[in-house]
Amino acid sequence: MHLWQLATQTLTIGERPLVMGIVNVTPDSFSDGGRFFGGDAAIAHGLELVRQGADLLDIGGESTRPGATPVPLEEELARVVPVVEALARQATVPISVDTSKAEVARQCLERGGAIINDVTALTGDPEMIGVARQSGAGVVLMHMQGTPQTMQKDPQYRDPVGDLLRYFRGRLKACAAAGIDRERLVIDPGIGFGKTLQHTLTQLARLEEFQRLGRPVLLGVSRKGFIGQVLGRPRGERLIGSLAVLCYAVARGAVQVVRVHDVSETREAVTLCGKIREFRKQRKRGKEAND
Ligand code: 8Y7
Repeated sequence: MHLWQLATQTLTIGERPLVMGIVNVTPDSFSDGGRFFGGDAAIAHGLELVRQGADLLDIGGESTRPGATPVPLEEELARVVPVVEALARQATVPISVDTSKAEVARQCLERGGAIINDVTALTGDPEMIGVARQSGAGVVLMHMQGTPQTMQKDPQYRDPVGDLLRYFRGRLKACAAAGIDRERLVIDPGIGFGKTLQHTLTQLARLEEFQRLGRPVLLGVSRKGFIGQVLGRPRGERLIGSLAVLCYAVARGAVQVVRVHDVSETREAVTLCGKIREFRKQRKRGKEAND
């Protein structure tokens, strides 16, 4: 069992991972067919994902897709802050803000946001680590090699799991030094962020190794490129592939939070995987009692 401490509450995570629903407030998020841009549409979409069973919402205004152009601060603030504010008030679940800009995080947390999901693991903006400390918010530390503009150009690892473990140990240490409690942190291998297909498949095959860090692991595979590479499917046809990857990870006890577009389908799949794991645990306990 894992605990994840946020500013005003502590989440308990059992065998079923928490489902984090993705709310894009970007005009270029064509994975949603471009339907959910604009504040009101994003708010409605977030509420719908909660109705479908999302445990958390992740609100993002800057596309981190490979090759995407960065969004200026004022534009990102205008997109994200009103949506976070409205959902923090109306939705019943903690709101995460997907940003690497300290000012965006600060304003969102002030208006009810509970989690910073930073694809640069608090390294992209020198002010971010201070904002994180002061807010008491939960923090997702994601690994990325390079930047969204360059990351898919020939990424290299000595060991695609060992290198990430070393990176996370460094980030956990930096957070501790900055006064951010370990209980607030979640780690994330950053699937597709500076990784070839081979790197990704290795990281998924060995995902349980990240449990060694003693913190919950978040996994984002929803509709991603590697699924398309393996199955030959376009973005709109990757739901079954996405669920298969998540079930593989949940069955191994290797994931505690899943970041997805398709909340109701994901929730069903991971609930069943989690149920089976509960029975596996019970059976193990029974065996020990009989020994
Ligand atoms: C991830 C993410 C994206 C992920 C975390 C996409 C913002 C690309 N992917 N954040 N963000 N983990 N923590 O396809 O895997 O959703 S954007």
